[in-house]
Amino acid sequence: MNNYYQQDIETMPVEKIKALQSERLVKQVKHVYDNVPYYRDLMIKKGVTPNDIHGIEDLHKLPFLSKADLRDAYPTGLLAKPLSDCVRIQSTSGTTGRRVVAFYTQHDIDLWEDCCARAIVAAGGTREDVCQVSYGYGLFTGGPGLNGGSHKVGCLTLPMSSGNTDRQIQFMMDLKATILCCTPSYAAYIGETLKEKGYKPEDNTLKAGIFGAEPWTEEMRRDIEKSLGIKAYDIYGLTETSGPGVAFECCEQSGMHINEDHFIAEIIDPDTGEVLPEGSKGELVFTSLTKEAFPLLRYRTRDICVLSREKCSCGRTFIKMSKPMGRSDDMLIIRGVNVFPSQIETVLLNEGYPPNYQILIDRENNTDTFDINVELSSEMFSDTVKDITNREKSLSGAIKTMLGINPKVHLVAPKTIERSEGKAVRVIDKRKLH
Ligand code: DLL
Repeated sequence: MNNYYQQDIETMPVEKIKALQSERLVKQVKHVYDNVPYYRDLMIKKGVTPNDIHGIEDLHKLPFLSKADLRDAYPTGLLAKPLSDCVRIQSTSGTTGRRVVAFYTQHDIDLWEDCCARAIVAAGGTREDVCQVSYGYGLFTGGPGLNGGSHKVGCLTLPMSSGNTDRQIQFMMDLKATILCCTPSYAAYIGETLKEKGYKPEDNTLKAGIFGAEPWTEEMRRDIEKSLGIKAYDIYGLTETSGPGVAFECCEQSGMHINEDHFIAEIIDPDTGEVLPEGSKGELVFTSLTKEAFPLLRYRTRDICVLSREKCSCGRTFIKMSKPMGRSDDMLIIRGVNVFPSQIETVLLNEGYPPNYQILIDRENNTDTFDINVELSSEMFSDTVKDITNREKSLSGAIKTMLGINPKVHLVAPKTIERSEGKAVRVIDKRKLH
């Protein structure tokens, strides 16, 4: 299945993509230098001017931007167009500090929706499809982005937003939804609720899901595919670079193609800022080439991943990024050991547990405590107390084998860990180390 939304661009020879990126970069740097005093000052401090940027080979000369810069420049300090040219903002949930606010011209929205349309078509979407968009609408980019992409493809769009799962299921069944867009944790929850209501995977008309906005493992993909009877595709993006659709999976389901006509991706060493060669694991940095209102150059995402330009059987030539393997700023260090929550999720799913868990970290007498509440499935819940104690021991052992440190596992009754309609809260770290 080789479906493209914009075939000429998506399958452009690599040399041509690079030439296009160079041409757009030169223009974009000038646009930013002329219109964003905040970034111009950073360039001046680094001793670089637009005259030094002749193409992508000069990208490394430009200064980085980080979330701290966005906060300093809040709310309009990175705008490159007058507010009167902007038609929309979107924003992050902003749990700490000030929120990130991104601005869009109509042209920015148009290109963003094209990126989301590419993702939907790559997942098999056509104008015959019914696309249920169950990402949050409003300030969050998920709902508006996929909604716009779905319109562009010509799907019948169900703008459900997240939440009210009974109503989601009713619309899904009554209107025969074929594509579901939401966070992977919400997809898993919808699958679980369908099962509870007595539906089998073949009872729904879904064929594909487009899931992203939070980390999820291959094991979780298999689980969701099984429970909903679909093919599950990953989609990546962040508010700062417009939202979902920066990168998307194709039929190979082995990494996400980055929309390179709109973004240049780099991998850097998060400690030194040094650009690393293709294939290295490091922090992903994006330069947006076509955005008018909020054009971030060399934005540090904090997402850790690997890029690969290996030939893809789908025919797309855009470079691929791996699933983010964690963040350079959310990696947990427990008793001196680096821990990614996704590693724990992998063990849970391998051991047959549902992916509903919460990691609790605290510090007592200068020693880290490491507890994991794990929900039992209803089949397991009938076990006796002795069985449960044995299960807890065995699961702790499996996690120790993965991480090298022993957690205290607490198996809890089905449905006792709070469900999320957006991003799941997986970690409660009470140590306040930062
Ligand atoms: O989550 C945009 C989005 C919406 C992407 C819908 C995909 C689908 P933010 O709220 O700004 O934007 O969060 C961005 O979420 O830096 C990653 O750490 C994480 N993230 C996004 N997509 C994925 C993914 C949206 N597919 C931050 N896998 C990013 C893992 C992801 N992490």
